[in-house]
Amino acid sequence: MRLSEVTLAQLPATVRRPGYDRSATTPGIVHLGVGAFHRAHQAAYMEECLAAGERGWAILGASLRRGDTRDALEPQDGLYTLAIRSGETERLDVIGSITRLVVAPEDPEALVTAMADPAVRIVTLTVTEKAYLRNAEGGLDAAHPEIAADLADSARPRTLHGFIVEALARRRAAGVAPFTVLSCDNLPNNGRTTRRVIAAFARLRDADLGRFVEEEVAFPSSMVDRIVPATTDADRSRVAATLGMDDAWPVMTEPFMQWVVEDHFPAGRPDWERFGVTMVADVTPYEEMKLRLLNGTHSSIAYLGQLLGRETVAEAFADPAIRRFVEVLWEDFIVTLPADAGLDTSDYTARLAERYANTALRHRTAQIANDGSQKLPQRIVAATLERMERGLPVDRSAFVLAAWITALQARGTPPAFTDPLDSALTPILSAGGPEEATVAAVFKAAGLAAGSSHREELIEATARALAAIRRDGVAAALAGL
Ligand code: CS2
Repeated sequence: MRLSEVTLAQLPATVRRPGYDRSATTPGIVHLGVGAFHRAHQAAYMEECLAAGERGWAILGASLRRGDTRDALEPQDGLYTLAIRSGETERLDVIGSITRLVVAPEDPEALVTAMADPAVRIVTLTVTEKAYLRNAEGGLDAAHPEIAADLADSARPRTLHGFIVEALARRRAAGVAPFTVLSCDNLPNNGRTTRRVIAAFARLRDADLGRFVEEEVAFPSSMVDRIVPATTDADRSRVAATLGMDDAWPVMTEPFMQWVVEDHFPAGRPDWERFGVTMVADVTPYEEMKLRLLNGTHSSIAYLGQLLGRETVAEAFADPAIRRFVEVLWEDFIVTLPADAGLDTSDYTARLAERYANTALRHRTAQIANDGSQKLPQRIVAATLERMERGLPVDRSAFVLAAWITALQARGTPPAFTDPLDSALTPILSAGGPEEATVAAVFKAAGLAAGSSHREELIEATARALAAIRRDGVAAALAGL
């Protein structure tokens, strides 16, 4: 038996399920990147909204690359289980807010048409850092082959840029107001970043369209937070045993969830504050706190964990040396956060410590280690450069960069994790040159600290940390910090 609309009634009473009529809802949101994170986060918030009777805010979930999510969920009428895990407890909620699934490469027109529908008022994104196709300066990488392809054939897009701009152009031609674009990726100023790359793409299509996107389309920023480990076969079996039926792709998560959104939705929005979302005028302080204190230490735990043989975040965090390192990094980064924004950093880090220690999550360090070149600029480098600007020591964050480089080198075959810049990084790392040359080449390939007057100094600090790791080993180098 498989989870679906018809089998819902047979679920055990302990499993929460949609109590509203899904067939009476319409998609008001198109989401690009309908992966596990979206299903544990935005879709869970929207589930509350639909359960409260707001029928116009179901989600059409689109995948820009693969069809695996659609393949798993379509036979289940879009339903899936969210397993909320903590210590020994696991709560199962069946989520119904995603009512349609589209796989963009199979039928780009279906997605453009859906996005052009006047009923759609928000397009949300979780496409990961690399899909924004930024260059080292943070602008659009106009030379990227996919951008060139989307400019050559704008009616059959493949990039998020191509889809958003084509749909906005069609709405404009039809006299339909633009949707609001809401990035939910872990990027600094994710709204402004999205506006920059989307408007640049629109300008390349047509100057007037570029101006329209720049001036008429809203791109609020948002900070999203929920830890979502990749689902394993063991998770599938355990969830099936409790459900009494199969779910091809349940999503694992923690009890904690947070969403802070800039309140700028000219086309309208759900009554989000009723469902736990924090609506603010400026999300920057929350975003910086999360990127640096959570994601920054997450990446640190990931690379140190990989090097010290710790498979999961909870195992790595249980290692006193790693935990101590995380605690001092928190201190290093807290001083870079705005002091007057009302952030409660001690409460935040205390909760983070509890979240990292959640053994039920089994969040693999290899999962977080992916895509370091795209993540470390906003997670580690930005705060480090700010510390340098103030004359503060940076040996601990330089150590994270050195641990990243060491972990990339030590990945093995097949590699435990990957990076979109692997084809540029692998030759640098396998050459095994002296520390300073290696670090400088990695910084250049990844565009790290590009344009900063402290770039050379950071390269030197990272090279010193790398030399210590090579000489003494990670554990001793960590202890010597
Ligand atoms: C993690 C994030 O995989 C990663 O890089 O740091 O996905 C993290 O779990 C989320 O941002 C938490 O909100």
